[in-house]
Amino acid sequence: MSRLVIVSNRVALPGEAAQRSGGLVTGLVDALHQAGGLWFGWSGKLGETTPEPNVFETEGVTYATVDLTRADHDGYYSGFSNAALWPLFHYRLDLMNFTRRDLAAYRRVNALLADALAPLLRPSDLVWVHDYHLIPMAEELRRAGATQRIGFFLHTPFPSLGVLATLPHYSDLLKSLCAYDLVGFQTVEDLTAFHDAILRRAGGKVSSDGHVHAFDRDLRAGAFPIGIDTEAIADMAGRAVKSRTARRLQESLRGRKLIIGVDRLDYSKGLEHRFKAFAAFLDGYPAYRNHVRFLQIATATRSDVPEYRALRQRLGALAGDVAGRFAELDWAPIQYLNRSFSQRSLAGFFRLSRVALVTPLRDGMNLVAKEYVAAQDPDDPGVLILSPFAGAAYELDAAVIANPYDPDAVAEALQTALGMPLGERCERWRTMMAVLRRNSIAAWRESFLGALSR
Ligand code: ADQ
Repeated sequence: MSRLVIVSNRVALPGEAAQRSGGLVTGLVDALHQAGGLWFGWSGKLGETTPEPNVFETEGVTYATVDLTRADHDGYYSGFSNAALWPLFHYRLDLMNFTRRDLAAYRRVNALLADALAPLLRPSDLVWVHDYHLIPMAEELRRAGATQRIGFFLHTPFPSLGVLATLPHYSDLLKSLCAYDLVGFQTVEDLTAFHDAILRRAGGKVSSDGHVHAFDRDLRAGAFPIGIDTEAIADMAGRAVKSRTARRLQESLRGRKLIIGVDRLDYSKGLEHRFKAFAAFLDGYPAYRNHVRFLQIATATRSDVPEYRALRQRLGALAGDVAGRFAELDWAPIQYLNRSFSQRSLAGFFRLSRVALVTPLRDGMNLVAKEYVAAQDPDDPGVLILSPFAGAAYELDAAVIANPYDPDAVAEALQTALGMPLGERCERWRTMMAVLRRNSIAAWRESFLGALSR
């Protein structure tokens, strides 16, 4: 059996994995535990010089991490990854901030990480690289002599060619992707965009069984929609709803219906549009005033990218506007929190919520949508309002689908969801749960690794 090597920007160290949000982390750690494996990435620390990996083993899993210099980290992570690729992949050309200097840092850090990893690899390893920070990793590992099978999974959307082509040197990214043996995307739409770019801009070939030939390489590409640990979240929610934190929330509602949003504070998540849509709902359906509360949890991330700080300010002001306009002496329509909660607390909050608003402008998958559904009480499930621009909408078409760019559509969806009879809520929920049970995080991991090892 091959050893599994996972490569990601950040490594979830033992002890962190449990608190780190994300069945994703748990799903990957489980795989490493099963067969023994190695997790390689940035340590989260800024160091002085070129990195030597720090290698240690616990419970059969080897962790290897490197420090980065501040300049490398700024250019590679805050710069090219999060100020150029992230907005580009989420169709925000207005926010894309490209510099040649950041691109050089991105290439340099990928090369330096590959040089640190290559000596740790064994001939029969399966290497699985994650996300847009590390697209050139396979190319750099091959340069360093690696002959192993290397797979890549992109957690974000892959943009259509017209958008992709605005990135200077974008064809280098295509070439880098073709250095893998398997490239995985969240949805068929992402996969199709990749095929299109290969055909039209790389002079490559694509066959119906998933084979791609380009840049003198043969590889496979496919859609592997990521899942969650459905049963674990369902169990967790059932228990968490009885916890003190959840009871505090429930008591504070005094019988009002809870509408919940949980996101990283990121412009791709459509939070400004969502706040405005909630105001449109209170305007358009005044009978609901005083009978609902909108709880938005948005944890700040990437605060060293200026756009994220600006967004945080605008959102604070918008939440204040909504409250200022509609609040009454005994009713706060909106509750906006920038702190983060454990997966367990979130599961309890999801179960208490009659409606979830998951309305990103663009999202690779969106696991919150899936977690919300898994956390519901089977006898009295809540309703998911979902953007068609989240990868999750391909699987969860039994949600109430609403276009986040149309505040009235989202307001209508809220009215539909809040008034939905129990029978219809149960039917939609059962349809979605069947999908989530089938496409679990374990199924995702096994189908990707199965395809990579074939
Ligand atoms: P993210 O953009 O981080 O992930 P998402 O999938 O919604 O988006 O969330 C990932 C995890 O973080 C979930 O488990 C969620 O519960 C947790 N989380 C989100 N906001 C939180 C908050 N405020 N407090 C605590 N926990 C929070 C990227 C892509 C997604 C893709 C995932 C996985 O952008 O499209 O679904 O990777 O592939």
